[in-house]
Amino acid sequence: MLYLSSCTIGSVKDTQGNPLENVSVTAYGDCAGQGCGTHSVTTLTPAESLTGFQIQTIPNGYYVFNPYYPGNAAQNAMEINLDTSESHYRMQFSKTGFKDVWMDYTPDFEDYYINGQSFSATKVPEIYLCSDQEVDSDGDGICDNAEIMYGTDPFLADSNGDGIYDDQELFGNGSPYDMNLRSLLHYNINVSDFNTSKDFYELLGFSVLLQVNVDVTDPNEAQGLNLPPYSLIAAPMFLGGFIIDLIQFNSPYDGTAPHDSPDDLGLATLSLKTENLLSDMAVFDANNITYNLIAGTLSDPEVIQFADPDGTIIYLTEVQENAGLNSSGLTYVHGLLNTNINVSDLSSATTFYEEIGFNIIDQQNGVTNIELLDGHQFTLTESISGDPAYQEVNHLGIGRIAILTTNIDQDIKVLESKGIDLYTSQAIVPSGPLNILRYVAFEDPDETVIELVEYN
Ligand SMILES: [Ca+2]
Ligand SMILES: [Ca+2]
Ligand SMILES: [Ca+2]
Repeated sequence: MLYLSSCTIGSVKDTQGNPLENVSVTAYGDCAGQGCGTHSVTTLTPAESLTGFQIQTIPNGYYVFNPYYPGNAAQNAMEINLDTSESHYRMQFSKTGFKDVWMDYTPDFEDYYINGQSFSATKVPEIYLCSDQEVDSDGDGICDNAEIMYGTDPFLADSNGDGIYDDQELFGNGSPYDMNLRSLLHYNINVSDFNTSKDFYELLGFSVLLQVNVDVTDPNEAQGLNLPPYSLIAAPMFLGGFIIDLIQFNSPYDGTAPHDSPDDLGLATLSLKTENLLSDMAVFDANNITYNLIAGTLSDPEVIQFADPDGTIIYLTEVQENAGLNSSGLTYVHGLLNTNINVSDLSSATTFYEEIGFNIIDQQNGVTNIELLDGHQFTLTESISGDPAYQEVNHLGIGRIAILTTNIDQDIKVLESKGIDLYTSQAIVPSGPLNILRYVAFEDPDETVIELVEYN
């Protein structure tokens, strides 16, 4: 005879605090009891086929996985437990018209005494389901109204600033169907002469954190960037929360000049912002950096265009945010304005970027505005340019952009389930000092390279 002892109990409400009836609650744990067979459901996620056990909430919003049913009702008796190798199991809450909630749940059984009898139960935290229409202002996957109920900030994806996003704090890994992109990590800018370019970007206000020589001899590791074994010098350079990863490829070296038109497909331009464009132009004059006025007047400039030593096109736009001066005191540049990606077909590019986890803001006049959770905006611009994106990541210019994710293994499964080809089927751990991260790279429909990075 099975020894059953433990209830799993909880309730589900809408974001106004009203109980929700007939919510399907599925626990993907180990099940013991007569009810396991009839309540079993199979869910196919991008990563795996999950077997769970499903019940419905009753009119007061409660659900119980109850091993104590007497008599005939014993056919519904179920005790949900952890697989011995796991620290949690997944729970899924679904109701038509509402967004699913997936939660990693660690049971915590306590004893209760009712009518002289001892019961053991674990109480699942209250779940508030967002309707399909409810707004999620900070993009952390939890609608504003539910955040108010949970006590998190509806306008901050990481309310307490500890580096763990609100959805992760509340639900762990969350839905196995979702991508987990969070923020723009860096641009890789390839240059022909490391020191010359380092000086140039330092003049703009960037500062080098560390400089590394990288020698990748293992072809499997090199495949992470779709290259043969390679060697390079690299330095992450910081300015105003934005990072350029400056790279000089030693081998294989490709000296082809960067895009010469801002309309060329892919990452044709770098767009920075400054507090004081007039002052910056004086700095450029003093350092023999030529520029063209794009908007405004010479006495009241708004946007200028110039180039790095290899010809990578840079726009500088005056945006006064009282960001303070950078430490160099040379220019008033204070970070990245936005990221533009030129695409040949806006409709398929928009679909692609939505599939890989961007939020679509709007689409108008041949441009789609998209953004990441951190609010950094990208524009996808339809271009009729015949010049393609760079074919390899070692091409001079902006070779790729890297985006921070919080679950790269799941992202890989989701991307594969959508038929997107990755350079490698598993995340690469770089050899040497960068082994604190894992990455995977792939291309958009115009072969622009996107890299996803997760820190260990
Ligand atoms: Ca939110
Ligand atoms: Ca939030
Ligand atoms: Ca947090």
